[in-house]
Amino acid sequence: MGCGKSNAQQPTPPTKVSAGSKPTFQNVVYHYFPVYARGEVVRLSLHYLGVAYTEDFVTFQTWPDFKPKTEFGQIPVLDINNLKLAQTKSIMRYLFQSFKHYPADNFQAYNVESLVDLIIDMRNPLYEAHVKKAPEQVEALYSTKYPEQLKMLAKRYSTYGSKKFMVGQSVTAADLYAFEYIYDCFMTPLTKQYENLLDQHCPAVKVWAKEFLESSQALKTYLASRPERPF
Ligand SMILES: N[C@@H](CCC(=O)N[C@@H](CS)C(=O)NCC(=O)O)C(=O)O
Repeated sequence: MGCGKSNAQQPTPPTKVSAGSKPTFQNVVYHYFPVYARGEVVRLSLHYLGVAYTEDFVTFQTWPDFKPKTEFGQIPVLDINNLKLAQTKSIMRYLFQSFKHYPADNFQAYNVESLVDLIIDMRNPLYEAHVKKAPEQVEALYSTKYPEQLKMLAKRYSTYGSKKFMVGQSVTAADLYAFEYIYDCFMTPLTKQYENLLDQHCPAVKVWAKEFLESSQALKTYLASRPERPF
């Protein structure tokens, strides 16, 4: 008899599906703070992919109790039938791989991952500045850092994207990451004052974002009724 730990207590991953069909995720609960920040990209993706889920808004009051129940002491956590997924980027990869929206080709996969990393490098400092309540850091990002990074994003899109998608000819996590960043950081009522940066530094990406939104009724419906958050 082996001395390995029994698998009996492990949650069951969602049923594997054959190529072409969609996975059926049941009892999906998303645990995150009631902000956009790091976690909004997962909400957008769940809507885009058509996954029904329940929100568990963790508040600053409930967080101390919830924290020790999470695997890494942090949120977001996506619970799929008691399979508790942690780490935003890995959650995103899991979702998009489950729906067969992940390139089989290694170089295309690299293009997805590196574009996602670029967006994360752009996005994280912004909500960290908001969390710190440091408006001068917010302004510094928009005036100094973002113009350069938006040009990099534009170049990457023109090199490896297509009319509809950030990488190649079909949707990937890179599209949702790029869309969330462009929309939430430059196009909401609270961020629209910075929209001209898109016109100046990455006009084709702005057109892409508008068309990407237009292409998804689920995204449009969600965004039309989504509560306004401070960041
Ligand atoms: N690498 C993690 C970082 C997660 C993270 O930093 N989460 C923050 C909220 S955005 C958090 O849980 N903060 C509370 C804490 O660390 O106690 C991810 O990408 O999901």
